Amino acid sequence: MAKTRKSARVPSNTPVVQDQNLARGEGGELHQIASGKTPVLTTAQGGPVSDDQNSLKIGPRGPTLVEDFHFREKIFHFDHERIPERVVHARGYAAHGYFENYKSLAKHTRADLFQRAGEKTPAFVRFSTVAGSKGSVDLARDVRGFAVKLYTREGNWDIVGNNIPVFFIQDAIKFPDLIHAVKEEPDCAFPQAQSAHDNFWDFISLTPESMHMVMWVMSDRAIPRSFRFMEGFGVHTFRLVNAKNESTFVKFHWKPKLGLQSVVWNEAVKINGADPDFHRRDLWTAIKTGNFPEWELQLQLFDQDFADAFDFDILDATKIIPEEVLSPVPVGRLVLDRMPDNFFAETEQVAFMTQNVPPGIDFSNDPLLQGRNFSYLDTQLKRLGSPNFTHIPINAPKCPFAHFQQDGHMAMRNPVGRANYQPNSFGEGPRESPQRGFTPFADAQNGAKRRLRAESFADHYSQARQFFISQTEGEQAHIAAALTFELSKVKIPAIRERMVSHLLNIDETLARKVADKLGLLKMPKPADAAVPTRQDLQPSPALSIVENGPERFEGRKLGVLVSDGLDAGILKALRGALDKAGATYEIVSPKVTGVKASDGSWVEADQMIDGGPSVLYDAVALLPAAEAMSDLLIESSARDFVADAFAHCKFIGYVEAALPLFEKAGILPDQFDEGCIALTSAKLSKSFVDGLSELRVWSREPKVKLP
Ligand code: HDD
Repeated sequence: MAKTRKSARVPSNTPVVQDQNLARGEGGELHQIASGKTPVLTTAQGGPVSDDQNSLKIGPRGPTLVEDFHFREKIFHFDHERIPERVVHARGYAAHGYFENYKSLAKHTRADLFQRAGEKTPAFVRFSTVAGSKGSVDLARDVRGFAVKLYTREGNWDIVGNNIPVFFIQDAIKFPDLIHAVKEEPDCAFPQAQSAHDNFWDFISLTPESMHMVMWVMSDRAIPRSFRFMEGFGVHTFRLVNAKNESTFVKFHWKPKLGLQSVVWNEAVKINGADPDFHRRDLWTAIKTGNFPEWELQLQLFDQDFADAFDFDILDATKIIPEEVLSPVPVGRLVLDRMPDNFFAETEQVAFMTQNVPPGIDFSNDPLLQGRNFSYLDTQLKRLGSPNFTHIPINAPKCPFAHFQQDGHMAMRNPVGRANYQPNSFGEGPRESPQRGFTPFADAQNGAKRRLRAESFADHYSQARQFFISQTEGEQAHIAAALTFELSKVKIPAIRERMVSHLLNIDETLARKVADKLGLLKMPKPADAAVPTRQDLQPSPALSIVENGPERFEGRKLGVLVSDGLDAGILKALRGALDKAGATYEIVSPKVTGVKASDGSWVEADQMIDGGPSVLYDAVALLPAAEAMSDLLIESSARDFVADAFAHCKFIGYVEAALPLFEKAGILPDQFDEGCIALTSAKLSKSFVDGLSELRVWSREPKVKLP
C-alpha cells in the first residue's frame, strides 16, 4: 500500500508587495491585516485572498480544481503580460523631465510652448536601439532613437528623432525592406542586434542613397558612451508657422550639455558582456543621484530662397545642412530629472507619433516623413491593442481635451451627457475653433500623380564624403575598421566588392584601406553614380565627436582598482577631486566586501575585479599595495583591467606598487605615455583628475593597434 504523505501547507509568511493602488483605494480598513498596515492581497476584482501559495485541490495531492478563480485569474493575467514589442526600436529606456523655453519665438511660430521665456513644458524622452529585440544589448553598433514627447498646452508634440541627422532611405516605401534586411535573417533567426551580416549589406550595397547614413553608422556615433553624451536630431525638415501664417523651414537639434563621447568598438563588445544594460544603468544612476542630463534645443531656421540655393533637396532625409553653413540657434533646454515609476506602464506603453504636432509646427513634403505620419498611428493600434491608447496616462495629453470619440476596448473616459455628436441642438459638447485649431500651412501643390524620385534627390556620395573628411584621423580609422569588421561577416564576396565600389566614390584611400584589410584580390570599379561626388565640399568640424568632446570629467566615472593596504591618503585626495569635478567612481577590489586601507580604515567595494572590468569606466586609477601584488598578478581579470584600459586609450593613474601589473599586461615602461600618470602624492592625484577632461589619449591609438 502506498504510504500516505502528510499534507504540507506552505505558510503565507513571505513579505507582501505593497499595492499602491490598493492602499489608496476605498474600503481600506476591510483590506488591512488586523495587526498592522500591510494590505490584504486581493484578486483583480477586489476579493480578499486567503492563500496565495497553494492552488485549490481535492485532497492534499489531488487534482487541481477549475473552480479556483484566484488561481485562474492570476495565471490568465500572467499569460497575457506581454504586448507585441516595437517592430523597430524595441529596446529602449526613458525618463521624464521638462523643456524650458529661453525666449519668445513668436516671430517664427505660434506654438504655445515657444511663446514665453522660462515656460516649462513636461517631457518624456525614450532612447533606443533600432535593430535588436527588447532583450538585446545596449552597445550594439546601431542608430539610437531619440524620441521626445512634449506635453504642451495645445496637445502632445512628438519629435521622433535619432542620434544621427540623416537616414538610410529617401522614401518611406523602402522602410520595410531596410528593416527586414537589418534584422536577423528570416531562415536562421540570427544575428541579433547586428548589422554585420549578408542581408543588411546586400540591401545597402544595392541602395546608394544609404551611403551618407552608412558613414555615420560606421563611425563611433553608433556606439555612444551613454545617452547623456549623444546629440539628437529631428532629421527631416519641418516648418514653423507663425500667427500670420508665415512659414519658416526648421531642423531640430538636441545638443548634450556634457559634450559628445563614444566608446571604441573593442570596448563596446566587452561592455556588452560585462553589462548588457550599460546605457540603462547609466541613465538610471545619473538621474537617481541628481545628475540630471541636459540637452539644448537648437534650430536651423531658413526660408525657401535659402533652400533653393542648395544643389540637394531639403526634403531629402539623406542630407544635412552643415552647421558651419547655417548656425543652429539655441532656443531652450531639455532636462531629464525623473525615472518612470514603472517601466512597462510608461517606457513600454509610450506611443510616439510623428504626426503629433501642435498648431505652429508643421510638416514638409519629405517623402520619408509623409510615410511616417501614416505608420506610427497604425503601429500603436497593433501594439497597444485599442484605439484608446491615448487613455493610458503616459500617452494622454496634460492639457484639457474634449472630443466625441467613444467606446472601444478599454475605454476609460467616454464623453458624458446626451450629445455624442456635433452639431447638436442641446448646446452640448466641444466645437471646433478656426482661430485656435491646427491649420495646415497652405502650401500650394501641383504636378502629375506619379511614382517618381525627384532628380534633386540624386546625389548620394557628396555628403558621405563630406562626413568622412570632417573626421579626425583616428575617427577615420575607426570608420575603416568598422566597415572592415562588418564586411568580414559578409559571406558573399560580391556584396563586399559592391560595397568597396561605393566607397571608391566616397574616398579612395578609405576604399583601398578596406579592400586591403578584407584581402580583396582586385579593386572593383567605382559604382555608377547618378551625380559625380563633389570634391569641393568643405569639412564640417561639427560632424566630429572628438572635436566636440566634453571639456571636463563631469558626469563620468573613474574605476579605482584597490587591494588591502592601499594608500588611504591618495584615495582620499582622488575622491575629493572627483566630487569637486562632479564625477563618480567605483572601487574595484579582489573581494566585493572591500579592503582595509593603510590607515586601518575599511574601504567598501562596489565591484569585484571580475564584475568591474575597466571597460565600464572612462578612466582608471590603480592603487594596489605591494603586499597584495602576488595575489593580483595571478588574477587574469586584474591583468585585463590594465591591458584593456591601456588598449582603449584611457588615462591610467597608478601608484608605484602597480608597476608589475603593467608588465603582466604586456605594457613595457617605454610604452608609457602622457596618459599614464604616477600618483606619488595626494596633490598629484588631484591634478590627475583635472587632466581627465580630455577623456582619451588618442595619440596612443596607432601604437596599440586596436582592431
Ligand atoms: Fe521610425 C519607431 C525614429 C523612419 C516606422 N522610429 C521609431 C522610434 C524612433 C524612430 C526614435 C522609437 C520611438 C519610441 O521610442 O517608442 N524612424 C525614426 C527616424 C526615422 C524613422 C528618425 C527617419 C528619419 N520609422 C521610419 C519610417 C517608418 C517608421 C520611414 C515607416 C514608414 N518607427 C516606425 C514604427 C515605430 C517606429 C514601426 C516602431 C514602434 C513605434 O513606431 O512606435 O512605426
